[in-house]
Amino acid sequence: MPKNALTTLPSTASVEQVVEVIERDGGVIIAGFISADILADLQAEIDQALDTSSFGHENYFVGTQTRRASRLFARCKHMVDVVLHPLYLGAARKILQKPVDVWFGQDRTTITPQIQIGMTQAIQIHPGQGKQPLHRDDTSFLWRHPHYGREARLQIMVALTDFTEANGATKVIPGSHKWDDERCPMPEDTVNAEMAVGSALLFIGSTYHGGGTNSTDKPRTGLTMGIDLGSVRQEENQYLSVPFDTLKGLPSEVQRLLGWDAGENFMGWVEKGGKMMSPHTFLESDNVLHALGLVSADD
Ligand SMILES: O=C(O)CCC(=O)C(=O)O
Ligand SMILES: [Fe+2]
Repeated sequence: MPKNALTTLPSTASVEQVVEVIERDGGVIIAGFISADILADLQAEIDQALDTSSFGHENYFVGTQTRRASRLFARCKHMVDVVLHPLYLGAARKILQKPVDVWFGQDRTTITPQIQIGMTQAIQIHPGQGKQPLHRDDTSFLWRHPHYGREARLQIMVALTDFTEANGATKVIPGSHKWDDERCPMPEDTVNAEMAVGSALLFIGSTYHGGGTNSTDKPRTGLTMGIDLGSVRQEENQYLSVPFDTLKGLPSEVQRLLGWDAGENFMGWVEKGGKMMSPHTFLESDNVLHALGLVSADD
């Protein structure tokens, strides 16, 4: 194993083991994350979504030899299996849902934040694509480091082809989640998240990483998603990305994770009749817009 390589755990590992490695190294690989019976279906769904995308418009970050497709909960039924995977969702809950104690007058109250899906994207790096700048995904939230020990995101990168150094496996700097904001990430600090198709890399928003160079003659395909703290804005607008009809057919937990929820820290409520309510309440009605009074019953 190369020096500072990422740890690989089997899919039989416990949530506690996964969290322990992520908190130590900033990331972990789970071998055989996607079960064999859904892998081919998931690959087909993602290929179909990618087929509607052209190459990126610039070569600094998104890549002119890279295709990206998002809105994945609208397009791929197996996204539900990825987000509800006990090791991903379980680790996200443990890492992100750290409670805080606050005062309401003289009452000491404990608040546990909710979590939500912040973005989804299939990323297909084609031959000839050079490497991406090393970055932290929590840059979107302007997160500063260290941040009182609180993380804002647990990202996943599912390998839908093998990930090798040669085909552009994600480059990661183990331990960089503990760096402050002055330290510059250098290529020589990185290791390659090499993994077999169906495996997944889990890493937190403060870990430096970036897509690698594809010097082979075949594309490298990955499926990424962020589960975020409920107190930051969703990077990809899930309300506009998932049609109501699709949303209403999803499991209740996934609807809540897509942002249709309001938590103990009051984020995301909608008022009806003077009451601040969870938006999830309205998803149970036949027509959400009618239930909210946004359109008249005749529309
Ligand atoms: O494609 C990859 O391996 C990483 C992509 C990435 O980190 C990003 O686009 O934010
Ligand atoms: Fe990234």
